[in-house]
Amino acid sequence: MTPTNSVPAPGGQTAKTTLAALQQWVNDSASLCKADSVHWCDGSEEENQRLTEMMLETGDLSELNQNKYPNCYLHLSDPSDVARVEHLTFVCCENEDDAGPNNHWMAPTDAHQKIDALFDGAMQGRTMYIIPYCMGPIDSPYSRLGVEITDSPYVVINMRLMTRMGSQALARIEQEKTFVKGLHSTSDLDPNKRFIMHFPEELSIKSIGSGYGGNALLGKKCHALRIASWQARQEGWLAEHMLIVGLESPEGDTHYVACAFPSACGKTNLAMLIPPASQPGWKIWTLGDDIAWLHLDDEGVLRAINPEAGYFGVVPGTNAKTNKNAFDMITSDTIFTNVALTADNQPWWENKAEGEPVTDWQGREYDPANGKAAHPNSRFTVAARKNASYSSLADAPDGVPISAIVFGGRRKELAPLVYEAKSWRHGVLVGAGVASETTAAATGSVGVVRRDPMAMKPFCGYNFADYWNHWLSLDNGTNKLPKIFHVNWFRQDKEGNFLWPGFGENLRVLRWIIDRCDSNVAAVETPIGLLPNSKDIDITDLDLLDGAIDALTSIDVAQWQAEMASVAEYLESYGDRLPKALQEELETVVKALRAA
Ligand code: SAT
Ligand code: MN
Repeated sequence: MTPTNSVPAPGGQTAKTTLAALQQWVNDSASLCKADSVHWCDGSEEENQRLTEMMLETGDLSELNQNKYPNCYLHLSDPSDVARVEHLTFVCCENEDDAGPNNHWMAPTDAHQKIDALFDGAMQGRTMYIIPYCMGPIDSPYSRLGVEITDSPYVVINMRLMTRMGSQALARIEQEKTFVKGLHSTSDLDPNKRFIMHFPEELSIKSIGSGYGGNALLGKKCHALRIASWQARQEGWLAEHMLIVGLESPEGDTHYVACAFPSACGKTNLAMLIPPASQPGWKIWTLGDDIAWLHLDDEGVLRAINPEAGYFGVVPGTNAKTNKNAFDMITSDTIFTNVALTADNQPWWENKAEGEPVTDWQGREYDPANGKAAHPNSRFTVAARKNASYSSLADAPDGVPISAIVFGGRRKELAPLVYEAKSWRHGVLVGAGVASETTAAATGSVGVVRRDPMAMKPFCGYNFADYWNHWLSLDNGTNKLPKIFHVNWFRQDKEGNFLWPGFGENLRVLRWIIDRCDSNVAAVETPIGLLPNSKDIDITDLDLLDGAIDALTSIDVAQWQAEMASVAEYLESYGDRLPKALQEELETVVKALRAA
């Protein structure tokens, strides 16, 4: 029986959904892209098996050593397609000012015309997969739905790990009748015909010419950050580039913290940190490693859910010391992208601390003259539930209450190990002023300092000035909002030695943050915020360089004057839309620095 209210599917197939708007969009996309056939994904294990076998046959995947790495596979991207492409990423809203200087903009009609011409016939000879997905726990009021149409089976098997995908999601879509539409084709992977376009007013995304991560797994950065941030502003919540972690003290109290760091700055490592021997009794619970959706509840408490269900993590550097949870988790049921291989077909990457590469990420015989064996932005995809520190509240429909928001970046100089903002309003300025050295997660040069407000530079789907205003508007006058902090794990001395060991030892800094939230410890007031007394950071058993802890817990006034001048210049580039309150906060800091 044909479902009521349905639109017939093309090619004499029966309709696959009771939601006419969805069936119509699938039909229209199939005719535009001239797909050979249409497959509606149910998310089952059997479907996953079939796709995996098919990809092994076509060479899209290869099998890794199944004794050592059961159910693990390797995918090698086209060498020109290994990272997000910010210069080809557009926000296409009616009014250019709504996209802001932080986004590339194109008028929606022009954008559709340009990209639809590229989609025309792009799926000839290919199957078009329909992926219904839910971002967030399937029964959470905070979750949002989407459907990605793609011609990439690699995208399907990744989306199955990264989201709640398949029949249950489709049932909720049919009930709610709203969802984000994402159309994706790898087409011919020509970088000159590659675009990632967002239409926030239409709740839709069109992405062509790339099969890689953030460009192709549309639930992630495109939906859960760019489109969701736009919706969140209209609806009074926040969609942020943040990990969510629970810190349980030896006494059994758990505080939840949300941290915003740019891509490839250690969010995954922090989210699944293992307490070092020097911190007995502490436990860490992972809720998310990349994205947080934050809502104020009826009591004025900020609650977080992780919209994702898996990790798409940077592989190089992962070992039993840096991130044992991840290292263990990725020995089974994992998709590796762009890593190297050992002689016995195990995946290999720089700083794996075992084995040797024989084949590099391009499938060539490994030769150091060609550069790294694994691509610096090579990734693992794995289900979050496999993590030994997976929080029992990661699926809670109401999420978890957030005690602290922590901003950070990679700064060789300037930024102390940790400081606390004086107020929510000052915290918004601290977030807006975040800067970081660029990494391999996006194409372009690596190691250049750039402003990356709230670690959202590549991901905020609207004008940053309006975004800061929105952040300021959450100040609800209660004292229940999280405290805001800034951390920097990456300080170096003049010789380039790191001043702080990082990784598991970062717990020592998080403990100070929690103590501040609980009013258990005093702090030193400085022009830029509240710094720890150096004695209040536990450094027992750490082999720090002479003077390191003092350098890490103090500020250089002259350097900070220059920094605030640069922040001012940056903020002023947002013109009239820049919130007055932010300017006032900035002036307060500048004055205090002058008086210092
Ligand atoms: O490529 S992704 O956007 O998925 C990863 C990242 O840059 O954080
Ligand atoms: Mn990220």
